[in-house]
Amino acid sequence: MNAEEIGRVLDEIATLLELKGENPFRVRAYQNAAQALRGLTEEIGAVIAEGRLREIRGIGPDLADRITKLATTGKLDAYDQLKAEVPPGLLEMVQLPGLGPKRVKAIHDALGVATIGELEYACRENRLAKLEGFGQKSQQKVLDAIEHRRRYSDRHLYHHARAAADAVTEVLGAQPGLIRAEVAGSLRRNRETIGDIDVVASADAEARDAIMAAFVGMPEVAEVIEHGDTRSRVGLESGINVDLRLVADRQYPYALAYFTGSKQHNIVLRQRAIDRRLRLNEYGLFRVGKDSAEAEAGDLVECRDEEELYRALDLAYIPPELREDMGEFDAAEKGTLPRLVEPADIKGILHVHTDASDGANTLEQMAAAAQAMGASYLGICDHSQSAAYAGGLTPDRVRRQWDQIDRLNELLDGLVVLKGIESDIRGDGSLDYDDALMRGFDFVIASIHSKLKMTEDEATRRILTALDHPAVTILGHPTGRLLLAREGYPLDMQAVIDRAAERGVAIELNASPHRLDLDWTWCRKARAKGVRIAINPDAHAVRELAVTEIGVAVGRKGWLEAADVLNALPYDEFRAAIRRRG
Ligand code: DGT
Ligand code: CA
Ligand code: CA
Ligand code: ZN
Repeated sequence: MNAEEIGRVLDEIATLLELKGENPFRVRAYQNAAQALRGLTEEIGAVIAEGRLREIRGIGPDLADRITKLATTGKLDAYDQLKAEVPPGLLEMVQLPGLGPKRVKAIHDALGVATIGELEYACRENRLAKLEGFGQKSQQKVLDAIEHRRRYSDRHLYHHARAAADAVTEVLGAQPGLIRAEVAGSLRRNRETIGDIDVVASADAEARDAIMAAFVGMPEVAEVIEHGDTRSRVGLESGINVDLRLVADRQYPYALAYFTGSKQHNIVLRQRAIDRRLRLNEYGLFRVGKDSAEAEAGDLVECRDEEELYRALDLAYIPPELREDMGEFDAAEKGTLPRLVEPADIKGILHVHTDASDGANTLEQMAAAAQAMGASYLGICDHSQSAAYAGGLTPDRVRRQWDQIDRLNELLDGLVVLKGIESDIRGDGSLDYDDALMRGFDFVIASIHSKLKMTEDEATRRILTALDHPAVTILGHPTGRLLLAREGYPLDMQAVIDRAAERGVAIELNASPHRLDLDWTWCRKARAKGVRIAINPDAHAVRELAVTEIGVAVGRKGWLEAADVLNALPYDEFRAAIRRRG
């Protein structure tokens, strides 16, 4: 290592020590040594060889020893050990403007936050603002910094991509000569994370240049990566790339189907075409002549839309969400495709926090918002007492909230507010209040929020124990994952589903775009076992109630019908479904 590289290691050691809360003099010693090395005008190797390291101001015997090790071997045990002791996410957090090691340590100690993704989530739950020495302003600053950083990442959360795509289709829709335009790709398939946005559009031939020019000239465009007649690609300010394909209108259904994907789905479609002596690509579906493998323009099987295209291949229309080659062809042949749940099917909103715990709005505000959305029931689920970092409710405060809810219900017309709780599942799988209090809730969501480092066995046992508790109605965000930020704890999900089925417990599809947990691939398996899914916004503010729609989008991807969704039940049936078990 040269002096500069060694300096960087010493600086990092200083940061790691500070994150551990070590003696500030030791921290300062490393920083000073790093500084001195950076000012060195000769080769570090020569200085060491001639034994002059300790002549440098601020470098004592200990540091001289360490610098020598780094210079000669490039390694230092003490450094490796420190790195092993401090979660790597903390070092990333230190990089955020406005957050030095001291503040990161304070956040880590108080909130248990160990990655940038968790930090963002804590901010969204308004937890940083409530921390001593922080407040609303610095929370916003941290959020802005995380947002800025995200621009350089290569996958994007669904809601960011959706918002960006809506802006693009709005611009396109306003262009003269445009005929049809739609989002394709993974976003149309409602994947929970998106690589890039794909848009397919059709237009009159003479309008295409102007449309392409408008696309690359959108105010959100930071960079034009490609500008062609039929295909352009831009990078948006938000860091998301967008592909636009512009075709003649007769090609539109084929192009839309092709660019919707998935690749695996397309491969099966193409094979079905071949089996019918047809050829399918992004330009059309062609009859293949006896002697010519090459299709001619005149041989097009005309399809005006995707429905006709699927019919031409002897299939019922497959909704884009299901196009993953995960059984949709079989169902489309047999006519057993699900009637997918829709936003309008949702009757109740469960899992809503108020300012009693870590929400930003009052009970009354959340109720008014739910009513405005047309909900017929609203489940209030603040945090339970173990979640002290989130203002979890003591038993006394629970009872006070119940009174408040009773009074509110007397005033409300058309909306019933239910007494729920998001009870922590403690380390041993027990719930967070005694059984007497537990009995008083209308329904209970049980979630894990702490001690996330578990083996699959431990996590599974902890959750199975919780599911056995007769008060539990819904298992909350079952894996604890934060998309693009934190893996969920490993879990035997089939065992969890089986137990939930046995106990009549529903599983949450947490609709927060950061979670979307239960994963869609498991929704179908839960449904197959008769386990109901609760599509819950986990809203910490009025504006977050809207994420329910994202949950519905992903639930559709998981083959859910309205009957599979707990909160799509009308109020009376919902009441019956959540009756306490014993
Ligand atoms: P992403 O962007 O990584 O979230 O995922 P997609 O599915 O949007 O993938 P993307 O943007 O690379 O391509 C959009 C669609 O275009 C893809 O879903 C299927 C189609 N496509 C792209 N390349 C190929 C290919 O090599 N073969 C086939 N069969 N289809 C392709
Ligand atoms: Ca894409
Ligand atoms: Ca693409
Ligand atoms: Zn939770």
